[in-house]
Amino acid sequence: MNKPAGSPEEFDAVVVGAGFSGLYMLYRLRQLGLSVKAFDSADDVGGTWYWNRYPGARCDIPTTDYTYSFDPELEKVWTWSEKYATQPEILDYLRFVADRYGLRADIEFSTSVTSARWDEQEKRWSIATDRGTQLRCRYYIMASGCLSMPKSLDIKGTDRFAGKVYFTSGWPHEDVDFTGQRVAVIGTGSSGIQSIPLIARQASQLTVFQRTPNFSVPAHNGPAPADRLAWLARDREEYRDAARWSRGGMPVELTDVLGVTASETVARERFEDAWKQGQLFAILGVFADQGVNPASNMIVGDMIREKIRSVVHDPQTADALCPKDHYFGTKRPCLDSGYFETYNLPHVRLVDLHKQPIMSITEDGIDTADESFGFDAIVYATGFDAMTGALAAVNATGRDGLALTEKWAAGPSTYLGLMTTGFPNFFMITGPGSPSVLSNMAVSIEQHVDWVADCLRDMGAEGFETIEPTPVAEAGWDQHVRDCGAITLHPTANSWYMGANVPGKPRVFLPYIGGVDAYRQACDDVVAQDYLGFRRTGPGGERCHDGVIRRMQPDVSLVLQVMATMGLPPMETLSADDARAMMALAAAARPPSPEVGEVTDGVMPGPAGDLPYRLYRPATAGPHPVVVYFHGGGWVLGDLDSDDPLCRDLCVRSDTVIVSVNYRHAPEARFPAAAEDAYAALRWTAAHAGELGGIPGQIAVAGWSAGGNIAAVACQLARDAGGPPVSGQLLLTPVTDSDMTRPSYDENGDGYVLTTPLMHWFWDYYADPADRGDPRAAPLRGNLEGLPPACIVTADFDPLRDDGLAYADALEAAGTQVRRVRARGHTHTSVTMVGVVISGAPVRAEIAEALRDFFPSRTSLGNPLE
Ligand code: NA7
Repeated sequence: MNKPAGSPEEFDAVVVGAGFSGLYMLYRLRQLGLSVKAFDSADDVGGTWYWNRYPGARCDIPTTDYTYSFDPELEKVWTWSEKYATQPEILDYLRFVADRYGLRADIEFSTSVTSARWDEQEKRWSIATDRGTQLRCRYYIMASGCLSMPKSLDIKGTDRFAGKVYFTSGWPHEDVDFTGQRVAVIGTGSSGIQSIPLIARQASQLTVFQRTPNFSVPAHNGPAPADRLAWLARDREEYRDAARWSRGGMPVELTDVLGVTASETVARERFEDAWKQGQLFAILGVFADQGVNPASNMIVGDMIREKIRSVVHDPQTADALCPKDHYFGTKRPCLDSGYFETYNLPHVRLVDLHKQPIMSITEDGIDTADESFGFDAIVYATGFDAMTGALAAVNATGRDGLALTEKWAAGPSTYLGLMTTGFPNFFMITGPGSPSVLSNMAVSIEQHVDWVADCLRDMGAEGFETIEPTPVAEAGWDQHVRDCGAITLHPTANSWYMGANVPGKPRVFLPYIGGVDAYRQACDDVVAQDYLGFRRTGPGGERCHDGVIRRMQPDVSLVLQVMATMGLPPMETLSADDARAMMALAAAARPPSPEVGEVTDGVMPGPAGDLPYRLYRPATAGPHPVVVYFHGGGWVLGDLDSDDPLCRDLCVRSDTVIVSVNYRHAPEARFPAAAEDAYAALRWTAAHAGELGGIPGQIAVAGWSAGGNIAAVACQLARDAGGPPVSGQLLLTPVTDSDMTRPSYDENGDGYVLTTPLMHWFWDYYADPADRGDPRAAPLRGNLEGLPPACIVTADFDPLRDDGLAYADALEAAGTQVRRVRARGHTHTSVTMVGVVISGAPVRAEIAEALRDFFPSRTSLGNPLE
């Protein structure tokens, strides 16, 4: 490339890092015919595997999978020697790859990129290195790794120690011999757990300083698993494709066995089988719900603790080694070879820093609160500033002088973990907001690199020079990443996934936990929708199709996927009885519902015979306010069982007595039977509140869907008839009108359980067309003056969304106080799926708060179920 003398060298792309991701990025960019310069601070390729050469360092994903797949020929000429390769073997592999594809020619080693600045005028990045090199490039790509920036030492006196100091993250190249030495290891993450057994073989004394005990599982290392090798030999492409579309980047069979419902025998068998496999994804997948359900997680955690106690002879040491402060999997679990056994050796001692914290490193050892220890060598295995450390280390400045560190002061914000607004043409490989560290990195790296390379190819073909995500797309992705994390147990742990290991680092769940498969689909969908959420510019102008790629709650979308695979007939094609039978079958498969103080069934008189009801009483001391509840089901379906989990949940959360009433259904009893029953039930309950354990005069109504419809009608009838007084109306995704032309029917009328055809089916059963404008069928058309305060819940993916919103608007216009609760990312049914759709819980908490607020004399309980 020609350049005027003295001006910075120009490249199409600069890549930072020459590890797994940098090497493949370089390879792909070259294939596109772009000029590329890569930098690495090491004097050779390898990245993580260059630096982490401590004894025992190995990958924790089987080598059948922890390997490049982009070139079938490469897989023919390289054979891994064992199930989990050692660091030297992985480093050899990466050297082999670099040589095979002639990549070294474009890499400047022993050079760190120190700053990167976007020049908006020139549409170029200016890059500077610690060797004084200045260059310019169109595309700046950080392939700098997720665990490459060691955490700064946060222990007092570390510079005082006169003996040898080692860091697992920057181990010497020459052999280290601990023979005859008194050695301290600080840290019991993966690096500590892998190195401790080997250091113990040499040291005369080994003292391990443990702050947090970690879960670890025996790796059972040996030859690569035969079943995987056989599958690869049979159909390599099929295997690799299965990995690309798997949850974690490695084909594993997913279970639908739930820990909370599995028998002890099944639980034990599944656990022992996973234990034998010695694979992280196996032990993380004993139960489908162990990552989200504390009770299920505890089953696995307890069994691992049992294993630890069975290996470690000294009960006190065993107890100290048992993790108790975090759920299994919420901190990265380790794979080990003889870790716990090491503590049975007479010269190995565990120091529990929770009991005796380190006060200071001294000239000749370590002082804890209780003891002074003398050492010849200290090994720090204290971890990394994970996921963002290396990105922040390069002082990147985007448009208008915005520094990346400033933009990310409260935590990283990205679109797809690939790019960030304000930093055009800046790409991250396995950045925060992508599956990265939760997945098989090899697969995730290839996916990211391929996406970036294809994107640059497309830009070239279409004449674009810059690309940048829009604020809307980025905010949407950040929200989705948070939503995915929020339904898991991960945010409860002080892990490096949460940034909790680095003092002062913002606490946010950094990776995307929705799965490699879901993530790949999102990236592909973005491209298929003309790079949705990206703004691309070039000499010919700009193009931007703005939007959010994933708006639905992740567990809601999982439920929809599962339902789609069940091949259920559309309900509107069934008779009412068959539809009821299908509902009952679904109800029988639900997980256990929350416990309440007391549940009693009874009957109350209705206009045309007795109405069954079920009363839920909180465990707290009464009397309580009373809520008369009407179930959903389009006036046709539903009964006391169908909404039982929701009633229990509302009872516990709101500390009210819930009286769930089974009103008459269509087609047997058509309009206005249900509405009349609702009003009668309200009157009877109000008159008998005291006998039911309620507070007389403190009565609200509530209902979901068609139940919300008759709850709203009951309030209007009560007002017209002069009573009873109603403290509030909770309308959960209610039907408020028979007009089905509102936009939400168009947007959500197909594919989200409640469909437009199903609404037609319900209306046809319930009311003659001539009656559908009657306010007792369409309360929106009634007189809305003088009604009780309302809480109206609307869901984003609900055909009835605009029914609810219209009712909220109309009530407010009539002077009624309305609390609106938006069930973001939910469908018509998902908020009510207690114990199944976890993301519904915060919405129900808000609803319960609204219920409590109907009765101002009650004190707040917080969230008793959280
Ligand atoms: P980790 O997993 O972050 O482990 C670091 C360990 O060091 C962990 O046990 C820490 O305890 C401990 N630590 C950190 N700072 C201190 C201080 N100041 N005092 C005492 N102990 C401390 O890093 P690794 O290198 O082991 O593994 C990183 C990843 O590499 C691993 O997950 C695999 O994916 C591969 P804490 O838990 O913070 O209490």
